[in-house]
Amino acid sequence: MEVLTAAPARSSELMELEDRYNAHNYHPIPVVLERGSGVHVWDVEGKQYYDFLSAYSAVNQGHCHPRIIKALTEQAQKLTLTSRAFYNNLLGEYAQFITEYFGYDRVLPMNTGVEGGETAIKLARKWAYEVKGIPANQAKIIFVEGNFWGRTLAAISASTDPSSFKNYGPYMPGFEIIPYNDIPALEKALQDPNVAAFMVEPIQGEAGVFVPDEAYLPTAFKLCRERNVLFIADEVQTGIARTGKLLCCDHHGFKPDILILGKALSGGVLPVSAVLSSDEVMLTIKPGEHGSTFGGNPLACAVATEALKVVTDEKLAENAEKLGKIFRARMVELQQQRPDLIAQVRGKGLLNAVVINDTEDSKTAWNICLQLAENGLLAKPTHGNIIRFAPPLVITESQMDECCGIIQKVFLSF
Ligand code: IF1
Repeated sequence: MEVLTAAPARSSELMELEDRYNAHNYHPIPVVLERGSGVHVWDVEGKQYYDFLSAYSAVNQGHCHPRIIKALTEQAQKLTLTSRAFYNNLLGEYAQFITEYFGYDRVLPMNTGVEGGETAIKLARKWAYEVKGIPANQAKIIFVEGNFWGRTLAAISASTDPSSFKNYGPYMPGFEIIPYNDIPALEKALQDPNVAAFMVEPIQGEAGVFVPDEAYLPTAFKLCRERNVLFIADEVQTGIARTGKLLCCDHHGFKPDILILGKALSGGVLPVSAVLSSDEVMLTIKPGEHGSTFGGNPLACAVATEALKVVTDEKLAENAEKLGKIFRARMVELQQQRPDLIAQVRGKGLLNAVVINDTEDSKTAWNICLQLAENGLLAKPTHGNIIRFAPPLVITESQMDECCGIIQKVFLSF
């Protein structure tokens, strides 16, 4: 376990407890957080940080947004969960609200992002057999190298990252993996008449904020349409205004056949995910053929409705677009000052990454993040040498200016 230079007593005590009693399935930056509000979090010693990870884009609306917390606490006094064995008074109105908000016929409410991915794949397979007419158990789903959509056995069966799939076999059949950002590879894969769907993140988050060529997504969508293959967009991380539009696909002017949302759908307050699609796809699942204890619970409906209203009312997509441009410009300036440290700056809206000019197994990115934490800004490397910077979308221009100053100070003195 790693500690910041002489971690304070309380932080050390709590890190040691977690180290002793918790599974070691993460390697956190050694900071123990106790409170969050807006773009800030505070550790147990009361030190304030800017949060530039946003819980992996789950707190786009900022930590503990007052309106979302109010929706949570008010509903929590009334009714939290009925299960879908009975109706509840909020699901119908929520389903109408979210389908109109994103422009789809229907929603299937789930909890985590990976459950959204599983649901999308089940829908695609059901549609393949019952609408497209693919022979039983022959449906193929195409994924791209570097994809990440969660940690279930199906999700890791699609992964090309050994840290996700190693020693978890045997794997889910019917999954095919092609290179990302490669139209000829997709054209070739779509020759197979048994392809049900193509599932892709519009920007690959975990892989390291890989932004594909401008033409890639719309061309891929067109090819899927021509081959009667469903285009599934995993917008769990890129959605909810993160990339400067409500959905990342909105930059490219098409609507995915199946849309997966999660994370900031609830403003980071509790796990809420959703799969949106057409009647033709959605109604292939009949009563009793899919579900979840908490899916569509009234607490989630109340929270997600308010979380989406905040996105619109506070113009978070516009803010992400504007401040993302400022951030990348400042990082490119920094790259020119320290080309030895920074190999590339990339991203869209407020989903950005700085690629450190070092090998993936180097400690440079990690040590830079430790220095950033010492200077009051939290970020964490993904895949070794890539530092993802993704603040809450409520960040102001003056806060962004201050944060770029912190990042420049750390890089220039590194
Ligand atoms: C971890 C990563 C980010 C996601 C996309 C689906 C899911 C995720 C595009 C599943 C989840 C989380 C999972 C979390 C860390 C974080 C992460 F580094 F792992 F990959 F954000 F980049 N689609 N991503 O990014 O959603 O089931 O977790 O609610 O597992 O370490 P979930």
